[in-house]
Amino acid sequence: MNFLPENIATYGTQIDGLAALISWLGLTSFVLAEAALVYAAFRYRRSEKRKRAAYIKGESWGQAKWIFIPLILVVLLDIFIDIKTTAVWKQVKIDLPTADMNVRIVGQQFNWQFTHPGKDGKLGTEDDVKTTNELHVPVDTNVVFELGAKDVLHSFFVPALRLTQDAVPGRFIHGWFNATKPGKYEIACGQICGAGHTGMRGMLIVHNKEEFQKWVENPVTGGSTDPMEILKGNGCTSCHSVDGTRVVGPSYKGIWGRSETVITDGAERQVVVDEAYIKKSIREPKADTVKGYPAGVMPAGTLSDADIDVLIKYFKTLK
Ligand code: HEC
Ligand SMILES: [Cu+2]
Repeated sequence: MNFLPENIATYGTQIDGLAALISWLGLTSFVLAEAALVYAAFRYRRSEKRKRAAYIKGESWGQAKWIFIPLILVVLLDIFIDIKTTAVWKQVKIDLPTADMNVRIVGQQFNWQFTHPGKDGKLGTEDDVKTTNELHVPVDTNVVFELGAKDVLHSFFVPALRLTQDAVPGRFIHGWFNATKPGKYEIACGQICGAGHTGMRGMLIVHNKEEFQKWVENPVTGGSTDPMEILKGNGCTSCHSVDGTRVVGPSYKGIWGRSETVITDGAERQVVVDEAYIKKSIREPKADTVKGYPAGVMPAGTLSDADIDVLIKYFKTLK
């Protein structure tokens, strides 16, 4: 089944096996049922000998068996599928392995927030490493995650891991995966969650073990000099365009040096967009709200100074 995306999960082959099993059973039943239908339509078509359709009440077994035998077959297939899937479900979703590493994942409109354990290997301590839209894990490691949502339903979807799990506000759901191959793999949101849903994408970065240790010692994220990569990688593009279109927030086009009205602590004031204002808008988005745009919608960013400098340089060119 090479039309599926690459599989890098230890449990991926079992899940693909179930998908194949169900597809083949469904396809076979479909072909048989359609063939029977076409045959009957042809065999019992209107002709010189048969000008009126027979009126059948389905009262005798000879007639009713055409309903009950297929019904029993479908139920038996269903039970067969249930037995096959329950074993995989138990292994993938119920029995969590001992964690070699714990991470916390929180979905919010419209990005993914990840908390990694940091150098001490423990979550919930001072040295935790927080990132936006970038999940870093070592290869061949049982990663147990706790998944939550800040605002509405989201769904953590990593096709290469054959992993989809809904994220529900008000609770943390535990799950796990073990990635078998270093590389970069796409993370998406699998639940329509608002205007910026399609931009709610992230990257799973699977390191080999030494490389991961280096990353933990010095957790750089992004580090890109490409402004669009920074904007996309941090989910900014789901709310801000660069061509003047209004999405959720104001467009970046013409932002540099623009004079605009913002609301600070309920009072309107004029500002001219400069470096300090942009930095503050990204780090403390709740401090000022641009007039005419919804307040409290923009999540606080975790962009580094270097990333913000790249962005400012780029904003200056968006006349
Ligand atoms: C969920 C939608 C959303 C996301 C994601 C988002 N923003 Fe915003 N942003 C807004 C809204 C709405 C405003 C206007 C209201 C306000 O000022 O809070 C805004 C305002 C801004 C402003 C001030 C614009 C002006 O004209 O004064 C800047 C700069 C900005 N965002 C940068 C960013 C960057 C950089 C990112 C990515 C790290 C980002 N935003 C992600 C919604 C978002
Ligand atoms: Cu979402």
